[in-house]
Amino acid sequence: MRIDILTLFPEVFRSPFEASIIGRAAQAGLIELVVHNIRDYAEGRHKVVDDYSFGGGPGMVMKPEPLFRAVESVASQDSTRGRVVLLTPQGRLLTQEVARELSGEERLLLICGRYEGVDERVRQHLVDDEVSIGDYVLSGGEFPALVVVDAVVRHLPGVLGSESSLEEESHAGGLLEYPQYTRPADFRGWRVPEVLVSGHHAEIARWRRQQSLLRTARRRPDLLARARLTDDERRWLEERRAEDEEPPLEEAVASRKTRTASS
Ligand code: 9D3
Repeated sequence: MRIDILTLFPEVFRSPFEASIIGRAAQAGLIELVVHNIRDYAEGRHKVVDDYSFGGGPGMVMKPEPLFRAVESVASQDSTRGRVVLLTPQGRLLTQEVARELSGEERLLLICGRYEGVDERVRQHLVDDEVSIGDYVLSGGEFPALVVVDAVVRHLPGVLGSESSLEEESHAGGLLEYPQYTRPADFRGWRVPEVLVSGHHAEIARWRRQQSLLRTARRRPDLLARARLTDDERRWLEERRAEDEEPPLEEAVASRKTRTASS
């Protein structure tokens, strides 16, 4: 897979692409990552990439010409253009499903917006897809592009190595993870749950599944609605939740603030 990125801040991508799983995939030749500075495609001595908004209003808008020239230049380097994706707060929300879908493309061209937005004709006549990474305000599409690349590249064969964590992720069936522990079995008097050190594999699997169910119900009921649960599991969860002592996560977080060095 080849991924091209158009940005006004190419330097943002250097260290994330050198370190991390993405960097390793690039080193191994599994993916090709090419970052382009949109300003290189701007015309004139001043290389202007933004302008005032027609009709007035605050903030600047990215001009169409540099973006069209950049996409057309990148596309001309290959026979297949690949999907052109605009990172924008107005895009479809990035989910595991969307990441998997994008991982099926031979090429991706990610456009990072800056300023108040891009000229609407870019959306209408240049862009194939629009993606947002969530409902919070960032200063541009660069970090979202990094998130997209990371989420997509993990799906490519050979990237994750033999642990094959992706497979396990999907096996969990859309639930949150169970609590995990490592050595020591007793850390400052806080002991690892007995079942985990018992060596009783069936019991361990059952405990983990129950913990995943409970944690998802408590923290992400929205996920539970779409998760793959048996009728028995739904019934068990309903009973167990009726007597649940655990406070909602928001409350737990609020009370953690009163923690001191000694407690
Ligand atoms: C306060 C500015 N907003 C006025 C309603 C609009 C706005 C324009 C540009 C908000 C953010 C941005 C820059 N962000 C992105 O380009 C972006 C983004 C994001 O901010 N959040 C989540 N996903 C994405 S993808 C691209």
